[in-house]
Amino acid sequence: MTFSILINIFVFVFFSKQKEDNIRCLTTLGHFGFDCLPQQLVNKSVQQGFFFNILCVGETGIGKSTLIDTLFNTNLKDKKSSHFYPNVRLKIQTYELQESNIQLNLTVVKTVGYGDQINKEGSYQPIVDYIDAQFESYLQEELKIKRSFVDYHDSRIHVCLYFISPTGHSLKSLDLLTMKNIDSKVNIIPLIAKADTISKNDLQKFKCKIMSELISNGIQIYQFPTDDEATTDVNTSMNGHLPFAVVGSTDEVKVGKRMVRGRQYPWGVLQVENENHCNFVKLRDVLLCTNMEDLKEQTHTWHYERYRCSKLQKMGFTDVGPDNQPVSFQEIYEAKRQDFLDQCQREEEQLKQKFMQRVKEKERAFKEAEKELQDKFEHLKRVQQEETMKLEEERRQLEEEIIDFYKMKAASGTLQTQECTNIRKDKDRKK
Ligand SMILES: Nc1nc2c(ncn2[C@@H]2O[C@H](COP(=O)(O)OP(=O)(O)OP(=O)(O)O)[C@@H](O)[C@H]2O)c(=O)[nH]1
Ligand SMILES: [Mg+2]
Repeated sequence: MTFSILINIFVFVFFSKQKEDNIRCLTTLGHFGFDCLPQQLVNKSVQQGFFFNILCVGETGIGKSTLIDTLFNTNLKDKKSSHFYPNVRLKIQTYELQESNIQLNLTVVKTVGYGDQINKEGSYQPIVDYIDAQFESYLQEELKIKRSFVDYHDSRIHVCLYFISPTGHSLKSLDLLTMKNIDSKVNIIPLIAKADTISKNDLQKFKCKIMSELISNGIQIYQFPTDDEATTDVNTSMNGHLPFAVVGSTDEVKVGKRMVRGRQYPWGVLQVENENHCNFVKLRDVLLCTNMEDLKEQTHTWHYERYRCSKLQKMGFTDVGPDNQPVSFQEIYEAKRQDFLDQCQREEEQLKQKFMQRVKEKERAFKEAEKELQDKFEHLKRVQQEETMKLEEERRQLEEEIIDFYKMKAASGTLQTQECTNIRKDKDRKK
């Protein structure tokens, strides 16, 4: 029994008693009690506005932009992408939408160039990186000393609309690979895109095939919660309709006397908002009317929590010590700090030893080089001395030869003079 009911009973008993005693009764002026608490939350949320972040993953031209336009009944003026990008990228757009007095800050992240490459192995990586980057930014904000969650733009992805090609056969390996890599990070709602291109019978078979492939590959998609009595029936039925077969169009087509949003074909009109034609209305209901808050909650309590936990564990934080006793953040921080200081000291020692060793090695190398130079110098000196001695010897020999030569010259001069004298004497005698 709530407090307000108790008060009402008390007021009723009090006034009945007064009436019996014929005393003047006072009636309450306004409503009181804490059953009006939710109204405060509503007013606050309306004032703040609502935030919703959608990730659209699907091949180029599969109908992502058209579906988002159809969902929000607006033209978000998104340009078509090229099929020739060398790798997958993400396009992030934010919009401020207004309906009555409710403001919705919508972020739409779409893949660009998805499925266009020959090698599609790494196509999921930019998507994973983007989701993680948003978690990381939220974690950094949480770890700040001065946190400002009031102004903080929470860009964590609340839902991933995965657009499946309406092949009618099975999921592509790219679909399985991507969903496998993101299913623990985001709420995936699989959609069969352009469902008007596939017959009703084939569509049912295709849905069953997709679900069985998802289960056999262990891919976890978003399950509409069935634990709340108010939404159990709706959500159980919604879970049975997954993957939703959707058709997008913002064109108005005339059906009878009414104008409806749909796609006109020579053989008839496909009405986007007709539940017999496709599951668009179901998707819109779960996204905007019944499950937006649950999607946000799941993002925070499951996906972000998983990221935060693994990140903190990687950084060495834990809730219990080796002896299974709870440890405080302070203790872990102190232990980490000590570890870090020890590590620094060890590294400093190692560096010092390395430096000394290098110095010794260099010294040894210099000494060896010096000795080599000295030996070379000595050798050259010896060679030079030998050369000098050799030259000295040659000079001495030459000088001797010159002396001998002059001696011989002088002797031959004397001989010549004697010869001339003798010849003259002979001539004189003959005369
Ligand atoms: N038959 C059919 N055609 C659709 C549907 N939704 C979109 N289209 C058409 O498909 C073409 C591409 O649609 P977009 O919404 O631009 O596709 P997209 O995935 O945003 O394309 P990119 O941003 O270029 O990757 C357009 O000509 C749309 O009219 C649908 O449900 N059924
Ligand atoms: Mg587009």
